[in-house]
Amino acid sequence: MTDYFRGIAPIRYEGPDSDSEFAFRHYNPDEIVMGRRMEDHLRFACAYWHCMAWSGMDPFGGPTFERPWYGETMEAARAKADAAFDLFDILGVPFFCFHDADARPEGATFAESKRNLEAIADHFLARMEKSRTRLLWGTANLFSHRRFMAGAATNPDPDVFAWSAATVKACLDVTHRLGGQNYVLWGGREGYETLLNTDLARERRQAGRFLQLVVEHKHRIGFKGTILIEPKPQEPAKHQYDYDVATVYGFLKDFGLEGEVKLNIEQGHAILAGHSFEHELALAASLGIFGSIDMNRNDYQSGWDTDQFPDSVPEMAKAYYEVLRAGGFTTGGTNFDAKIRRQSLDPADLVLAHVGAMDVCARALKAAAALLQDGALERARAERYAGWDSPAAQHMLTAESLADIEARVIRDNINPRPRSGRQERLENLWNRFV
Ligand code: XUL
Ligand code: CO
Repeated sequence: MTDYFRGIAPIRYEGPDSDSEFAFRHYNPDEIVMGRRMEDHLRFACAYWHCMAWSGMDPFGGPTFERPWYGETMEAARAKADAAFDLFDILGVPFFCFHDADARPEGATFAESKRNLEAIADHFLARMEKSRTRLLWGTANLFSHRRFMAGAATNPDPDVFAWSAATVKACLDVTHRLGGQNYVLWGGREGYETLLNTDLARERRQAGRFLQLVVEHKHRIGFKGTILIEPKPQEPAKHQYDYDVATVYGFLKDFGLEGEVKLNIEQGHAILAGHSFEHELALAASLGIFGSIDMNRNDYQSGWDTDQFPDSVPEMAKAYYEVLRAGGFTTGGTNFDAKIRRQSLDPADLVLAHVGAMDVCARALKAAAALLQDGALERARAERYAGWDSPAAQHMLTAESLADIEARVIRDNINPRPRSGRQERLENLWNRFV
């Protein structure tokens, strides 16, 4: 234990009536919800970058936080890892996620950066022996350094493609060694600023080949986790290639990867794409590519990816309803890709941001589970499509031609009668549970 979080005891479930700030009111890891422990449903993870590497800077001002582990040395990186595991232990989170660049200092060469990463991975492993926190996913930061300014896989310079491929290999190897359950690729700079200098077809082919290489390597090393793509429509690039779930699905199909790669869907990214979080989750589930979630919230007025901690139970309930309908997480989980505000200076702010968010998610999960178990909403949905259960309707989807259908419409005098969609009644039902 370092002394950064000194005086903050591990957070325990105390129930809704607790008067302690440092307690869970709703997140009770062992409580059974729909036959599964709450902890195993939610599979919470801390994001190393926001917890440990984020300095509080914004476009108008420099760092506001003063963390003893800041610095680009291996000693600082080890101190950072020790404080990180102290935080994980206090929260009792089952998982964490990290980028290479969050965890190790950049070396003078690729080989040195790789050695640094491997040494930090050894340090993680030693801490993981004493902690219950496991790795949900690893990833490579292919967007912060200036070498990536024109993209990683989609860069016009093949040397950047090579550097990026080598970096992902090193990170996937480390993720495998740490027992990671997934490997994430967020295309941070895979997009463009202007078509005046961009060859879209070429960049798309490069991105497709890159992902095929990652999948090939996964199988070569026997990594059993899931490869996940994280869609985002814009920021940093004006136009990001992995725009949203539907776009990524088309890309995966094009490169024969729809059976190999799933999606890590982030609340704030869904909002930036003009969707709701639950839309993106439901669509991914319907396409068979739902994997994991990055939990946060955007500011609805500013239009930036503000990565705030979730605070709305009704909103999160809609998300967990879709997660539960999809059968829940397998290798995925709930990663708090969320950062405290730059005025939240205290160690306690970091802890309590997670505590509150975990409680919000727990309440949302319980509401969603109660509604699903009640069954009225799913019955109403099934009833709405009940006409399709008839053999004639099914026949139309599999065997009839347009001419056959026309003949049947005339013969049976088919004349559709509109029925209510009952939206407000279903909203009333929803609100009884949330
Ligand atoms: C960026 C973002 C990333 C990914 C991992 O908006 O969400 O932190 O989650 O690279
Ligand atoms: Co994210």
